[in-house]
Amino acid sequence: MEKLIITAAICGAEVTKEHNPAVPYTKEEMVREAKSAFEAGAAVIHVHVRWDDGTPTQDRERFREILDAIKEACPGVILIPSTGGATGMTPEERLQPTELFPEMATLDCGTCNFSDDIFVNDMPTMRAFGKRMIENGIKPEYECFEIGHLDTVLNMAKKGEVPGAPMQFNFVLGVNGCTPATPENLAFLVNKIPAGSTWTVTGVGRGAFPMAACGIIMGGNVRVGFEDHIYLGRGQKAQSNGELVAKVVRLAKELGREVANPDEARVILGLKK
Ligand code: KMH
Ligand code: ZN
Repeated sequence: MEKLIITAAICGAEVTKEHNPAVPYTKEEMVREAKSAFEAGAAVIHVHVRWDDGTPTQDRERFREILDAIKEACPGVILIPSTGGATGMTPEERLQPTELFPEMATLDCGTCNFSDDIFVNDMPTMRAFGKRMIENGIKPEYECFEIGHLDTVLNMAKKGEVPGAPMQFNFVLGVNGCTPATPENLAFLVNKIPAGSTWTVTGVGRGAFPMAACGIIMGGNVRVGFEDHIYLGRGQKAQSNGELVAKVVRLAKELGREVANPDEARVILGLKK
């Protein structure tokens, strides 16, 4: 089995300091959280940004400032800025971080319920995002919240509407209103991806560490972080993203899987030979 790539989704767009006071908003807080995750063993940081008051934004210059600061604090780390942003944002707003030519960015693969909201990713939106990523040489991380999302993006890849092989998928399971975080659902998805692809699993809420364990033993990769869950254990709020990553590192060690550093992760993801 390849080494395990751990992604830390340190901030997200929905979770707030009311849920967990360690959720980062400011540049300094973002750097603190990225560094804690990186030092604990994360090779990848998935980045959303906020204004200092916690409001989610896709502002290009805010992304530039925060991506640069994280790069400086975490040498070599792979950054995956979000093009999902928050529900209700326009496609144009969401696309701004792609203007910075990151090596990777998320590409959300379909519309879905998202708790009480609707996360809109219709076909014209996805085609525009795919085109931008092809033009700007960005490798997408294909975010699939629903089983149909995978089928959609595989068809788009066949038509050349999004970047093709080797594709990297992130199966985000357990969002309220979407596919539940179960081993059966994960196995169904993993069995459908083309040979040579890579995949990550993200378990939202209480599914976080059970899904991490599945990812480790099934040969996939794992995402954890405040975007997806805020607890280290039952009733125990994590004090940093680093604590969540450290728990995955411990699980991997117990289960006999080595953890990849950013350079090794780049090779596994096909970013580098
Ligand atoms: N905040 C969610 C509505 C992504 O980063 O691409 C979407 C999301 C996906 O977080
Ligand atoms: Zn995200």
